[in-house]
Amino acid sequence: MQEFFHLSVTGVIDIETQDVMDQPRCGVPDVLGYSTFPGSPSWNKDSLTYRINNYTPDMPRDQVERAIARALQVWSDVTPLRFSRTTGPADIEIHFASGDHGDYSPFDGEGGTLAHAYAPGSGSGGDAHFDEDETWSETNNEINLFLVAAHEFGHSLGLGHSNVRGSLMYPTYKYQNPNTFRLPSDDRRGIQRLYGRRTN
Ligand SMILES: [Ca+2]
Ligand SMILES: [Ca+2]
Ligand SMILES: [Zn+2]
Ligand SMILES: [Zn+2]
Repeated sequence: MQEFFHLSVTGVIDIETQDVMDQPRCGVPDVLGYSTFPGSPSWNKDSLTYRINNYTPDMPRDQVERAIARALQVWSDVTPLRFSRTTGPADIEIHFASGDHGDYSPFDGEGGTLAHAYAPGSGSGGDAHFDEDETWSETNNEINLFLVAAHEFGHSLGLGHSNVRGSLMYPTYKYQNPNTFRLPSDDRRGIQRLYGRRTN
């Protein structure tokens, strides 16, 4: 874990390491040397569907829908991928849930793990789960849903964690203004390696 974060590798938990461990973060494990998941799973189609199965009470519904749509657009802006929202079964099933929610990766209450998502595949593949014990927001209060969702959808599309500081796929959460958000080049290169560039 210290190696992944470019901390001094001591094998003991020093203050620097503890700082990183205490930051709110994504629940997907860090795998050293992988910018994609082992085996590089990706979707073999450009048109993907998503479904918002339930809503957080923290934000009005239209704000949740806007945050999710904008988070997907971060990725469709730079690839041939297209996302459409459906109310039936979808490639990317989105849930807000607390604690144990049926996938053997229980959430941990407020703080710590904010969300997790599954690599492309059938069934739970591509799905994204958000910890309802966080307080979600459209602003810089508490945890910004757009920023976390954009990161999680990177996993839904096949990206693993990046150890490049400031990249979207860096494992820990850091607020930045969603209105001026631009996808960092590390993430753009990663997703284009899987799906190619956007034409037209
Ligand atoms: Ca799925
Ligand atoms: Ca949590
Ligand atoms: Zn993650
Ligand atoms: Zn889950």
